[in-house]
Amino acid sequence: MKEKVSIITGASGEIGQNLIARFEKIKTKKIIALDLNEPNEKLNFYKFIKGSILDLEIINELAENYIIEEIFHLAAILSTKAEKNPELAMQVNVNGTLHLLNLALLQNMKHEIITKFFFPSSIAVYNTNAKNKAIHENSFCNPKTTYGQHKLFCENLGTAFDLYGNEQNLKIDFRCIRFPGIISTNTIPTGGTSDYAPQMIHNAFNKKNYTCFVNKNTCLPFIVMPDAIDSIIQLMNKNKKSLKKTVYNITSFSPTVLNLLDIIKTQYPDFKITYDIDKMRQSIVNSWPDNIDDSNAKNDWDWKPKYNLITAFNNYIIPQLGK
Ligand code: AKB
Repeated sequence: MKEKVSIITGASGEIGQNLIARFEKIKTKKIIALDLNEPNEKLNFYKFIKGSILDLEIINELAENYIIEEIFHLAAILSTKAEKNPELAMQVNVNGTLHLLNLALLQNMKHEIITKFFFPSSIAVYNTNAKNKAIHENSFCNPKTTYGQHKLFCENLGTAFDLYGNEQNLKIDFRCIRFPGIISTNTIPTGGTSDYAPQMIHNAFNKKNYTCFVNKNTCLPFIVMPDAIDSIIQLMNKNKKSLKKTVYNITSFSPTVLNLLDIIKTQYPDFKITYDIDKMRQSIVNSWPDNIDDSNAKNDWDWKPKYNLITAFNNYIIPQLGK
């Protein structure tokens, strides 16, 4: 008898580690975790596979040996790294996602189940000059970056295979969130462009000053990791009938670099920032919206972030940093 499992790709990444830690608390899933990098040693899973989503031997072995009820496909090359390594990004972000979508579709054929497929997308799918205006899911989807283009393409592919509105024989249950920048206290991002915010916070905690690669008025939407994890769990637990869309925006607060500096200084008054603007990274954030409209998520699956900028800082970031 084959085991029923949930697969998490990118398991050693920021969202992956935190999602697995949360699943450990609810102990309802047999998780097979996949990543190129060793897992966080504090985490437990049913099985860890050290390897790549591009390795078809691994994908075929999963298809052969398990009944895959859910896939959380988190592995990706983020925006700055993708811009510098477009071919690698194409491989991982597009071909890798295709492998996982095919694995999910195969479940439909082999076991007659509809696999739930979670895909994290990003504000990088937008390209807009409109500032101070909450951007709806259907506007400005003309991404400037390689990463944004890959995310949008995979969103559309997943939606085309979704059980609603799918004319094909094989189907999946595709659920996707467009995340803003994420601030986490137990992990530090690499390769992204929203990285400046968490990097400022971690530097301040480590009593280091920070050289910021975007200017002081730069503004992006952010959430903190516990809200990001809650959002994934809420969306995946929701009855499919109440979901009118496959792709949802979520957001929490939109600070400028100066707003972040002000709040950091309330705890770390000696923290100092200097600027060395990276033109490429500045132009990426300039193309992203500073505010997104998450009313569809609020209406369809009761999305509501627990934290705003002040409570995120006082009730999550400061108490949790360094733990
Ligand atoms: C990045 O900066 O690339 C990511 C994102 C906003 O998707 N954090």
